[in-house]
Amino acid sequence: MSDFVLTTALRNAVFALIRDCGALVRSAHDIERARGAITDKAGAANYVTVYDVKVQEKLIAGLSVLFPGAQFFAEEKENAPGLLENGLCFIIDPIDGTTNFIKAYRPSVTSIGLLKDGKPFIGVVYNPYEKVLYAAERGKGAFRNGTRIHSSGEPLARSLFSMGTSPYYEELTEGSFKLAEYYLRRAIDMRRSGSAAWDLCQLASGVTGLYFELRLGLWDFAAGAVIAEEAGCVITDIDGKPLTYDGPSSVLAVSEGVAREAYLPEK
Ligand code: LIP
Repeated sequence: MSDFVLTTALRNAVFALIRDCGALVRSAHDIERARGAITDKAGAANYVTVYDVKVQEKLIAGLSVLFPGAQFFAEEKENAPGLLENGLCFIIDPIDGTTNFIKAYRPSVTSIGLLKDGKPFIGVVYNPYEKVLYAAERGKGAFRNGTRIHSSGEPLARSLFSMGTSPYYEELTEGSFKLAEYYLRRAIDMRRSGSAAWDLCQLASGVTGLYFELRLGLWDFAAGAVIAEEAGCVITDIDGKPLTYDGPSSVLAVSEGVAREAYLPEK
């Protein structure tokens, strides 16, 4: 499958599909009061809504037509082993920031990553409330609504950083806040958006200089990681090891400017 080429027509069709899904997300109101709209999942404060499922179904149906034979690894379905390694596999988070979505706290975004023979190839993230689309293809740069973006050249001491609290994993709370304190003493201030995909896009466009989260599903970071790397960021796991796109992971991502420093937390 390594000879697969993403044509302009295919890319624009993916953009049109994710924007369509955005209209569905925007159409939702009062989710918390809608009977039966929310279901609890495993882990603390981990939810799925009927909209997560609808958007996921719409994406898989649309992408199956555009990319015959592609596999799908998605947050709101059972994912069989062996989907990720060969050929084209889409990594889908229909609503990243589901708790934000339920509480009408912005942002919530839709995230589509594409692996080609197990390697990250494409990332598309759409914020339907701000109508902002981030996209990147390996080796071709990163774009925000069609304009090329680059990460910040500033050092950490002149940067904001963002973090994710890994709220589904209570055993990670203490470690998350210890690390937040570590970076807060070295950066301007901290931000928490509630969406890993959005945090990685903010890093890619130079708004922040560093983002970390101690545990994420592959669907939370697959697309944002390609966008961030194509914007000049360095992204690893929390120990500085290369990310493996084969399942959940910690994420530590920094801008070009911060990458010039010794930013890994001292052990
Ligand atoms: C969310 C992530 C966020 C993290 C949340 C959750 P979801 O993804 O984007 O960074 O802190 O715990 O994992 O579950 O809304 O798709």
